[in-house]
Amino acid sequence: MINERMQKEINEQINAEFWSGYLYLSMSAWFTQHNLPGFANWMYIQYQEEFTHGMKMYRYIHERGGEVTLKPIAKVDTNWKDGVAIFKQTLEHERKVTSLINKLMDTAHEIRDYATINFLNWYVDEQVEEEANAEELLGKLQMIGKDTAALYNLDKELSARVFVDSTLSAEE
Ligand code: OFO
Repeated sequence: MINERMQKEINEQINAEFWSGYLYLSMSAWFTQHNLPGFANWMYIQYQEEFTHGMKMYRYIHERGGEVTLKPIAKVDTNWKDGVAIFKQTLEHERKVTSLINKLMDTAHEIRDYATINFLNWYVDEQVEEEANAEELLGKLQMIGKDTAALYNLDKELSARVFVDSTLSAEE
């Protein structure tokens, strides 16, 4: 049976993961509306990924005999100055999520919930990747500046990204 405090905090994180997905879906819409379908695709896949991050926690709470409590999803931004502003926010947001995962890990250590420590390790690794991806794309967009040909090529490159649910293989 999962500890009550741990359960409450993981439920809050489910909400944060779904909120992240909602934010990225909003960013995907912005890119579609600004004729950058590759970036829209990339953000749409981020949205799908965030949903799987939340669902992995949802399944875990049930596996430990606990209760999932879904909370309302707060509103997200819908407009940005440009792609650089979007990726600055993405990077900042992922850093915040990393700190939320670290806080969950602190609680798990404090109450000596070894199963949850093990479970959260997947998120610790995932956050390294999430921050690196956002940082890389922010750097590329800053380098591109006003070079529309380079932007077109990067957009084309990002249209090739496909969604893979990495939470499922990790649970086998
Ligand atoms: Fe769930 O990794 Fe981004 O927020």
